[in-house]
Amino acid sequence: MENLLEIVNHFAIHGKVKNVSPFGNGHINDSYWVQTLSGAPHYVLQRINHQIFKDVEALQNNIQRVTEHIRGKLAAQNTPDVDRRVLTLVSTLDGKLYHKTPDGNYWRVMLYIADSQSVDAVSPELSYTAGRAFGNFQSMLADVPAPPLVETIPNFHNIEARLATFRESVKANRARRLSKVAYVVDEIEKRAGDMCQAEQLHRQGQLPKRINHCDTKVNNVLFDNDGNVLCVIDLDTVMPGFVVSDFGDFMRTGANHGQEDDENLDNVYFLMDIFEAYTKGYLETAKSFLTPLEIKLLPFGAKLLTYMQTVRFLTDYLDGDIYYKIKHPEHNWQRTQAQFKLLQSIESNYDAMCQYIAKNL
Ligand code: GN1
Ligand code: MG
Repeated sequence: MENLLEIVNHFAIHGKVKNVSPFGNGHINDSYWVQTLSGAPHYVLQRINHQIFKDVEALQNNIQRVTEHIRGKLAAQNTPDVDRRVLTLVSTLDGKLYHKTPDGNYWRVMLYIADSQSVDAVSPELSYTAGRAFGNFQSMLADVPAPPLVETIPNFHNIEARLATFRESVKANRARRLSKVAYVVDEIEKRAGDMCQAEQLHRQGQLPKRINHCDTKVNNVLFDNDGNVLCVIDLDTVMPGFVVSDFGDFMRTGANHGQEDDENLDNVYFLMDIFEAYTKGYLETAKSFLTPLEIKLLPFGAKLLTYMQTVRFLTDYLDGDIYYKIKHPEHNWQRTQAQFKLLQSIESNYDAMCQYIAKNL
């Protein structure tokens, strides 16, 4: 890999670089924190995983359109500190949104948002704020002018497509791991019909697609030191999708008492107070544009995204770990089991969630 400092120097950054160090814990791209000498802003350098994001040009254009649209809205509302409320892509010296190195890797640079933090566990208060923020995010993106955003990963949150891939992986059994995981394969198949509901409703014209974030993990939200949401990060997958899907991905991560890959399954269970607080905040900012069916299906979104992530981790385990970065050979299996445990806990809380929604409609 090329020298990181040399790569940064292709971009139109201010100040002199002091240090470049690994940053964050994403499963897909590689991120680095670029610290500059005093006075200048700091930056984030990322190597884009172009095995996964095959059209980097389209990816970067999507992000530029989305961030510029949000920036315009924030400026029109006289929002202070706009550079901390939306991501800013930094162009290369020749005006491009990414730099390709001779080894075939693609790189991008963004402004680092100072005095911000991401968290892996939220309190009900933070969850309420995050719910408001995601409702706002979706409503700000409701009027992005044509053409539609590119699907940076086709069929990304389409469970029918995910199940088709999963079934191929089960059949191929490339890593010879099927016998070990067979009981989870059965559990996935038992639920498959129910989980394809959203796609069916969409085909029947009952469930719309809106611009979604499609990776609303709790650690993709930046908070300031007082617990206010600054902005949503990781915009690689912003594309048309079901709003219940963004709702569900936050529930999957923010309302899990344990970790996404918790070794101890006793730690993993669904937190109703986080669900209630997030739903309250989300409906405050999103109710005006949601249909009654979208609101009713929010608890289904929590099930769907947790189910989908179980399917995706297990597919990767069966394929021999070719998609997600892993820390040890059993990592995708550990993730699968933790997601499945969470799914079961969401199922036990499902009626209570539906009742909460019905009460607060
Ligand atoms: C990946 O990039 P990161 O770590 O935020 C994945 C998400 C998964 C998530 C599971 C492009 O997100 O869809 O939900 O891991 N992103 C992609 O933690 O596949
Ligand atoms: Mg991501």
